[in-house]
Amino acid sequence: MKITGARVIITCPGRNFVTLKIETDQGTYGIGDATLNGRELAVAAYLEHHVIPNLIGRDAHRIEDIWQFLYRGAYWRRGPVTMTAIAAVDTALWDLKAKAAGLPLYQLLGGASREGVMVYGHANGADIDSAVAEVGRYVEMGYKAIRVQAAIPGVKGSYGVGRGKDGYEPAESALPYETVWSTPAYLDFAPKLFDAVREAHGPDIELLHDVHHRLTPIEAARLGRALEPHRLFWMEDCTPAENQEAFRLVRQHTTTPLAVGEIFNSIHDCRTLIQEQLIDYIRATVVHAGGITHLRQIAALAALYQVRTGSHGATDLSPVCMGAALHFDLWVPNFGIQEYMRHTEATDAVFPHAYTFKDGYMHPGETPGHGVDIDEDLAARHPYDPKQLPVARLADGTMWNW
Ligand code: CS2
Ligand code: MG
Repeated sequence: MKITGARVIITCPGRNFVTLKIETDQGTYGIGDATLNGRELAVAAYLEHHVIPNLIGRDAHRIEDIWQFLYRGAYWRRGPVTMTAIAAVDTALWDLKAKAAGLPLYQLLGGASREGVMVYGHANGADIDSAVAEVGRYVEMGYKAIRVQAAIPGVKGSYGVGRGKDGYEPAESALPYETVWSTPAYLDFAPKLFDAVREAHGPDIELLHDVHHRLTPIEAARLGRALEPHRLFWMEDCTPAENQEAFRLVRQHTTTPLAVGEIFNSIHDCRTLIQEQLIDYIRATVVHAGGITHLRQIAALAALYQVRTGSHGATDLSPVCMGAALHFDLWVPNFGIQEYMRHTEATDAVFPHAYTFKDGYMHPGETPGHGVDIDEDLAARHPYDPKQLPVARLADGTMWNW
């Protein structure tokens, strides 16, 4: 099965997505998500100039060899742009191989390890009461696990709080808009938010929370301890993780489960975290951590240390990533949970897919491949619209972590 062509499709049905389409001499094609929120054109250029010319003529079945060629052959290894480009190729090749086999992708990975993939949705609110009400809406929709975020009083542009019915889309402006962060206000507020949610919805629903890299290790330890009575499913990105050892301090002080890794792009970003069991869930994804091929290696290492998967699934990861992720999630033995921020109807129309949601669980479907396609005519009607993620500063103007 020879690769005869490959191209990058950029579309913006309400937000930007980058998709790689690889075509073969069998008249078949596979697609992979190449979206890196706020850096879409960097990945598109990497693919067009440095990857696609190297794909033409290769055997599409040689997924591992192509992965090794693109990784080792880059010389400048790793990084979000390179690994997202490699991931797009990898996902498209797995899609092609599964289509050639006439099987849903999960069957090629080792078959189903569970009946369905437990997912969590995003409940957020402009204040505690609206966040509590939104949790109730997600419970009504059948979710068994719900992430809870709310605007922090006095904090402009609090993370995770959506505007309108389409949920939260942070990349809203061509240049980053500046938000203000206050750790004291947040540390005072977050426990009150979960007091109210547990009071209203009881002890059984699984609750998650995303700190979004905002705290120092000791502050994260303090928050983790304060939230222990609420038995969170996880506290995510509690402190920046470039320094993996920083999690030793957090781990010493709290039993609140820890999740990290949505911005990781290789196994080396999380090796210490996993080997020292400093975390409970690894959030790396198909689209940003080198595709199915590399994510399997991360999951295998994690399994040795009883760390489970909890892949990122925000709306800035396309339905192509979601489809591939669900096949991975259905198979992976040490599965934890899958994030599922529903895409808009406009996005779903551009990316028809086989995956389904029911009673808090998802299934990738039985379509050969990963079960997601792209409607190129519709995609062409939504031109790229330059957007970047916000930044955060402290009240005194110090740059902080958004
Ligand atoms: C968030 C993301 O879903 C999450 O856990 O951290 O929404 C993140 O803010 C975006 O993916 C950034 O593009
Ligand atoms: Mg997150």
